[in-house]
Amino acid sequence: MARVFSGIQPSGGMHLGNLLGALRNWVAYQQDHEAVYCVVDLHALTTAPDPAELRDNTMAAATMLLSVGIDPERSTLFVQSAVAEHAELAWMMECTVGFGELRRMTQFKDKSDRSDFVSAGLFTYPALQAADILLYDTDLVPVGDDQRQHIELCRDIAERFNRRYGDTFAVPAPVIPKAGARVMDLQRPTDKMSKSLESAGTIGVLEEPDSVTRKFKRAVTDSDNDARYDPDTKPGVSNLLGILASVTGRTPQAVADDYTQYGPLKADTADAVNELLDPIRRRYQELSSDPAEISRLLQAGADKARTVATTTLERARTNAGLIPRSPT
Ligand code: ATP
Ligand code: LTN
Repeated sequence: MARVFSGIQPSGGMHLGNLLGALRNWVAYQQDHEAVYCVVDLHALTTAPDPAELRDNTMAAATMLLSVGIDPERSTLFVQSAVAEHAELAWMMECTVGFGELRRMTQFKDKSDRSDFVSAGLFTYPALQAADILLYDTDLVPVGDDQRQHIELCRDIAERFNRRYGDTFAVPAPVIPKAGARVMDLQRPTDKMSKSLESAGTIGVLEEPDSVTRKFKRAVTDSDNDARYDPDTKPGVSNLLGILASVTGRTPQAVADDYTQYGPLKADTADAVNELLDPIRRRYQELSSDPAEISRLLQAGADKARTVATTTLERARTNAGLIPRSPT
């Protein structure tokens, strides 16, 4: 069975972009793939979050993954820092990736432009991400469009390591949905919807239905009142068409044919999104009443992940010439 791996940062409340761009594919892949999913708390450390907040966000992210339909019986669900092999392989990845390659990463450029303090970890972030993926002999990585560049770099790292040291890692491919891969902020439709940017244009997965409806009503569009899908010249309207298309499983162009006015498009998009979010919100309420059970599931997931991760790390260590830790 092909193996799937993906990760999400515990950097705040999950939003519609996370759901449509990534999590819906995570759920779909667990049916007929060996799926490994991870809350990447070490990645969140790159921006020095408050410790209590990081703890809460890590539990909230795991609860959310279960709420959207990740089934711990089928998939391996765990927290990155619980499997120390991630941090260890990340060092080997840092020694395999080029400084120039890291410097070209657009996520680093965006995030470092927005911060006063830029940690070295923010710069080497894609090396840790490559370690996450390569530890599980991953074939497919379901992500939103913003991660395409990181997955391409991960492929280059795997290929370079394999050339240097002999066949060690599987070379993974990204899986990016046709619609919903890049959900934009409703107030600033040229920026992607994001967890770490406070904005009135973000739709939280747990947000109250009334608030969701209000935000869609106020979404920035343009003055043409011409419902055409053209992300370059009509980013606001195209974002709404893309969201409705993704939620209803159609193409944005087909959705556009149904509308002549923006008002009904906004109302229908809000209703469709609320319908999608409703069961997730209910499940989240239920699950958050038992955090001890979630901790137990995460520990069991980490134990399962570790058995694969130790084998791959050992292979990488041996091939690179590191001598065994203890006599075998
Ligand atoms: P941050 O703002 O802290 O960087 P984020 O909202 O970008 O967080 P991540 O944890 O980095 O979320 O990403 C989790 C997954 O969600 C990734 O696969 C990413 O590609 C996807 N994703 C994030 N934002 C969007 C978006 N606006 N549209 C579609 N997919 C997205
Ligand atoms: N960098 C990703 C999160 C992430 C990830 C991964 C995604 C960390 N490790 C491995 C896919 C596979 C992000 O910022 N969204």
